[in-house]
This record gives sequence, C-alpha cells and structure tokens, in this order.
Amino acid sequence: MSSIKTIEGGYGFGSANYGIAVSRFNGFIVERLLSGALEALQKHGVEDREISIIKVPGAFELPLAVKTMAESENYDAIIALGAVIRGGTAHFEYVAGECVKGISHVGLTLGLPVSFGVLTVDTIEQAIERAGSKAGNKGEEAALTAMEMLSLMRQIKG
Ligand code: INI
Repeated sequence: MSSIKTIEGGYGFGSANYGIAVSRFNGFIVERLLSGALEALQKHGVEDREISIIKVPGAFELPLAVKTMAESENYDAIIALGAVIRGGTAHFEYVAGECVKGISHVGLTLGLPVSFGVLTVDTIEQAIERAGSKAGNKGEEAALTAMEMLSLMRQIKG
C-alpha cells in the first residue's frame, strides 16, 4: 500500500458558520437554489443557528455582500446563490462576468471557501432544469462544495 498522504474534504466534520448570499432577482429560481442549499447543509448536520441568509437585489451585488461577509469573520464558508438569465437581459455578459470575477476574487484574497451557486444560462427553461429538476440543484451542489472545501482547508491547515 502506498504511504503517500492524501487529503480530501468531506461532510459532517463539526461545527461551522455558513453565510448564504442570495439575490432576489429571478427569485422564483433562486428560492429553489436556496432550498437545495439548506437541505444539503441540514442533511449533513448543520444546525439552523449556524446558517445566516443575506439577501441582495441582484447577482451584480453578490460580490460586495460576499466580501463584507468574509471580512466580518463571522462565517467559515460562504455560498453565493443567484440566477443570471441571458434571455432576460441585454447586459447578461456584464452582470454574469462581474459576479463570477468578484466572487472568486473574495475567496482567493480572503482565504475562505466561497462557492458559486449562480446560474448563468440562456433561458428560463435551463434555469429551471438546474434549480431542482432535470439537471440537479446547483444550490445543493454549491452547499456541498462549501462544506467539502471547508473540511479540506481545515485539514490542510492542520
Ligand atoms: N440580476 C440578476 O441576478 N439576474 C439577472 O438575470 C439580471 N438581469 O437580467 O439583468 C440581473 N440584473 C440586476 C443586476 O444584478 C443589479 O441588481 C442591477 O444592475 C443594479 O446594480
């Protein structure tokens, strides 16, 4: 058997505070992502008191909210949820682009897991598919990723 050490994250590893930043734009989709994220956290033993939900107007506002949450040091991991739908906006590229860039920047510069549960799709149908029907629930995936990355970072730091 190999003696090489392998470190991999997992779920259900002890207490942690999760902040979920949620955009209200396209709320009928984003609420489904939020339900998926909450179910995933609760399924793995996260208590309600360990979860805070922060609402912002749209996906463009998510980076500032996520940055402020990270700087507050009140959260061990942050999950960003939103839906940018090309069919519904002429400035899709700008909103989606700034959102992705800003959110990833926060995770890298402030050194905590920030998972990206923001749909960037062409149509409402595609958004529905990714919000709990045919193509899974991206909110659930983002929550699982946040837990896994937090567990991984705690192990790496030792
Ligand atoms: N915000 C979204 O979250 N999704 C969208 O699809 C969207 N569209 O279609 O424009 C959207 N726009 C609002 C934007 O996020 C900001 O709230 C707004 O520009 C004010 O800064």
